[in-house]
Amino acid sequence: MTAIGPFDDTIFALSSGGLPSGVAVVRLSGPAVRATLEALAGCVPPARRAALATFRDAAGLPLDSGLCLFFPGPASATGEDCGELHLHGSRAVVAAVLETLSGRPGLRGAEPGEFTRRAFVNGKIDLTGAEALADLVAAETEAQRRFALANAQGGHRALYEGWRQRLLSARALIEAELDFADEADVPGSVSDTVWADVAALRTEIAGHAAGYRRAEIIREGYRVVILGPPNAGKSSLLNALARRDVAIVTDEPGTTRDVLEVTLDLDGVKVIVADTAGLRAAAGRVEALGIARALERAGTADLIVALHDATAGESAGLSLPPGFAGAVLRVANKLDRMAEDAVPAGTDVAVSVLTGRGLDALVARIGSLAREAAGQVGEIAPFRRRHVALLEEAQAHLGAATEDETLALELRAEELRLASAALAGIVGAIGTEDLLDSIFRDFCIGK
Ligand SMILES: Nc1nc2c(ncn2[C@@H]2O[C@H](COP(=O)(O)OP(=O)(O)OP(=O)(O)O)[C@@H](O)[C@H]2O)c(=O)[nH]1
Ligand SMILES: [Mg+2]
Repeated sequence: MTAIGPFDDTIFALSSGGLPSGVAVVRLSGPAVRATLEALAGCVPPARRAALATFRDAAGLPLDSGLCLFFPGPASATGEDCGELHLHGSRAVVAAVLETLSGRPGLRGAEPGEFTRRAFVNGKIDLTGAEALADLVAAETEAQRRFALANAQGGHRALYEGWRQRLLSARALIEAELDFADEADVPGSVSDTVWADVAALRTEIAGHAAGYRRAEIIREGYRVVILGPPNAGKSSLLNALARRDVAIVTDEPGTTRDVLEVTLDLDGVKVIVADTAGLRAAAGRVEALGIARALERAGTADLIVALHDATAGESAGLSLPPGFAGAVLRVANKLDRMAEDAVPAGTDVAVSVLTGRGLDALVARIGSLAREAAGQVGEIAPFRRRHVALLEEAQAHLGAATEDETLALELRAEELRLASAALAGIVGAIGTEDLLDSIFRDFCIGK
């Protein structure tokens, strides 16, 4: 694929989902769209207005009847002439229409993400916008949908462009100072204000980059690990949360060895809950391996649900993985075995997985912690490692520009230019083919 427009070939693809379906939408983009609609539908409909048409093959035989739309470039999704054929969603209809399209000169099936890639190349969206669209198409939870939509609306481009403008004016002031350095009557140095603003910008970038954790939680899920002694009821709890028998439950201590996980949608936030091997010192070889896995998994969790048997007293003794920085919820289980109204000391929530008592409250607590961690989902935040790497690069250059005041002014100005270039890379103002290939490869065909 080449990234340089305008393109002389016209691409087409089935853009709606799996077949059969009520309606199937075939999209086209490129210079031959007009001629193709003319040939297939017998006419080119007025711009952006649906027209009922009978689609015909090269021999003039009817293929299907449906709606035909024409979106003239550059005011189209890809910036080129675009067309849409709304067909009956059967495999035979779609196969026949695609076959007819591929028989036309200058037309070929689109590669994954190629419509979006053309939109990018033609300046309709920036790279973060394209990546956000991929996330929007893949969104499964409400938080993912809202976050992807917020990111798809050009906020990143505006933010980074604003930062680049600040760096540009800083460089202009430094250039001026360099030019007039020899003149004794230049009023006081401009540098002080410049460097103060550059330092402030560095802090702003760091704040923005910190939002990546939130993006990860929204996109990948809030990671919860159930940890506790053998027989506390960890696997029972996992099964109750999943509403199916995922894990084996027995009254034998040391039942679970591997880490088992289920994905839940709690109030629109993706939450991944993992059940682990019960923690105890006297364990056999296999169980000890399971315990090591449990602790490893818990070490990177966002939340540890520390579960213990209420009849066994307080959860004292549960040592958290070293350096654990997430949240902890202390949960007492087997309330049904306790005297009525007994509230186990040292716990946040008490439940009986057996009777279901307290489970709603536990789920609500986990859900609210997950929502809190996901933050305000309407805000934009960096949402790819690529973004964070470039933001870090920009921060490093700003650090180099500000920290060493003995550095030659020319070199400090150069660091500002490099920081600016890193920011430009995020939105794709500067990019390489390899990068574009890797980004658009992850799209589905027809997007
Ligand atoms: N009475 C009562 N028994 C429970 C409750 N929850 C779990 N159990 C029982 O406790 C025993 C252990 O449950 P599991 O879910 O296997 O416990 P675990 O923490 O996964 O145990 P390991 O995998 O060995 O670490 C089983 O016999 C369960 O039926 C509860 O709320 N009340
Ligand atoms: Mg278990």
